[in-house]
Amino acid sequence: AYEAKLAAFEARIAAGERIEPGDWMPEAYRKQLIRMISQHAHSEVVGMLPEGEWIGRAPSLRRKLILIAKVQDEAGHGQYLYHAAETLGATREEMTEALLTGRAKYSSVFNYPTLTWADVGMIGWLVDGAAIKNQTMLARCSYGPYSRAMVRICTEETFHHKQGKEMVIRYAQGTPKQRQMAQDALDRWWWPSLMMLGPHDSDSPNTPQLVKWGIKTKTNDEVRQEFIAEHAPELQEAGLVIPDPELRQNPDGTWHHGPIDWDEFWRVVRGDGICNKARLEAKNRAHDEGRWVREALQAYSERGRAQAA
Ligand code: FAQ
Repeated sequence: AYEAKLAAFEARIAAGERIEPGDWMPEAYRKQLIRMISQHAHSEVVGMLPEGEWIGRAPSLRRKLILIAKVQDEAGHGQYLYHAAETLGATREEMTEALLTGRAKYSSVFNYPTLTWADVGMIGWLVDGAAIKNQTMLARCSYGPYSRAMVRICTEETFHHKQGKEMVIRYAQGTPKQRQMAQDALDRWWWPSLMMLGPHDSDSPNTPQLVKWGIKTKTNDEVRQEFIAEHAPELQEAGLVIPDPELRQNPDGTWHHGPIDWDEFWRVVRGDGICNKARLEAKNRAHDEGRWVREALQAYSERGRAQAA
């Protein structure tokens, strides 16, 4: 009976149908989705921290308004994604607990520091740029709630990407000091942005199953190629130098890049990056300081229920 259900499930995926919350699904499909969606949600909420640090130091009111809107969007993305994971049976409490205790993964890229204001622009251009490539692929994912969340998130991130690109191009064409800040930000964010898209396909244990079930519709290296193909020429056109002497376009149009420092990547993933500790401390502090709000909401809803009864 299991084989028949599995065959019917796989036939639906092959036919391009979406799997919805009440539908039958193999346990491994549910587990993979909870793993990916919860990591993704955590990445959005931890991703608020590096840029959030600059809200109080934005150089103009216009830039400050844009940044507040962007960071607020990331909080919203975290909410959609936690809800999408809840449709699979994960609870908010379990997911939050896993994040706060350091058991859960979130994107490596948010463990790097934002040293200057130019980093805010570079994150928009590169990190949102990489996230959009990955999420456009996920918008075609076989699980309905995840795929629909991706459509909305990509629309909002396209604005994030544009504001970052506009800012960096302006600085790259600005005063020598601004140019130097933009270049320095590129030097520090280029490699973490490439790493963010995950290990090479040969070292990616989850990819075969995810691709088979239409959760991922492209591999890590395919998405990385798309990211480089769009961003490398644009960064060069802006007069910036990509910190990879080996980077060049092959005669077939694909891009060759130098070796990625996977030792650094795994160190960061395992919790030993520059900001891992600070990120978890900030999330734990926010959780503790927000306790009274959760308690007040709980008391309010209990009172409402009691009155209704
Ligand atoms: N960081 O077998 P694979 C954003 C782990 S959202 C940490 O290749 P998979 C918005 C991976 O979990 C950014 N860990 O894994 C924003 C696995 O470990 P596990 C987040 C990583 O799932 C912008 C192990 O390595 N986006 O940026 C990373 O097939 C600006 C082996 O890897 C998503 O989460 C990493 N970078 O492919 C916010 C999208 N890469 O779990 C603020 C959803 C890999 O088996 C400002 N996720 N690992 O113990 C995905 O698309 C996939 O999960 C990948 C990894 C592509 C990230």
